[in-house]
Amino acid sequence: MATRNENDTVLVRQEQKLKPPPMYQVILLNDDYTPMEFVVAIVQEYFNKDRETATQIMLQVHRDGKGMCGVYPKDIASTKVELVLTHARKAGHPLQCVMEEV
Ligand code: TYC
Repeated sequence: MATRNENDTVLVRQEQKLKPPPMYQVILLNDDYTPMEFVVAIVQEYFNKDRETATQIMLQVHRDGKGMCGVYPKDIASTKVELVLTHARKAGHPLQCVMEEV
């Protein structure tokens, strides 16, 4: 909508451009070496899941090749990926964790 101010300048209202921030899924990938129990502990610790839910996610990754642990804003998703990878490498496991825009 266009209006005029006190100097007779035409003012054009900007469309509302703010979009909600993009969200990112944090995904665990399967491999043949990381112990199941280690993956369950990771999902509980970094994604705040109870043991039952963490076990279901781990089994889905084991069965289907990947599984979703949670959806977060970009910086939080990125931090979780880094924390999981650092923890896995320190423990000597090849576990892979990635993020994907929803
Ligand atoms: N496939 C692994 C095994 O049989 C278990 C596993 C599950 C590994 C989930 C990674 O993200 C993963 N020990």
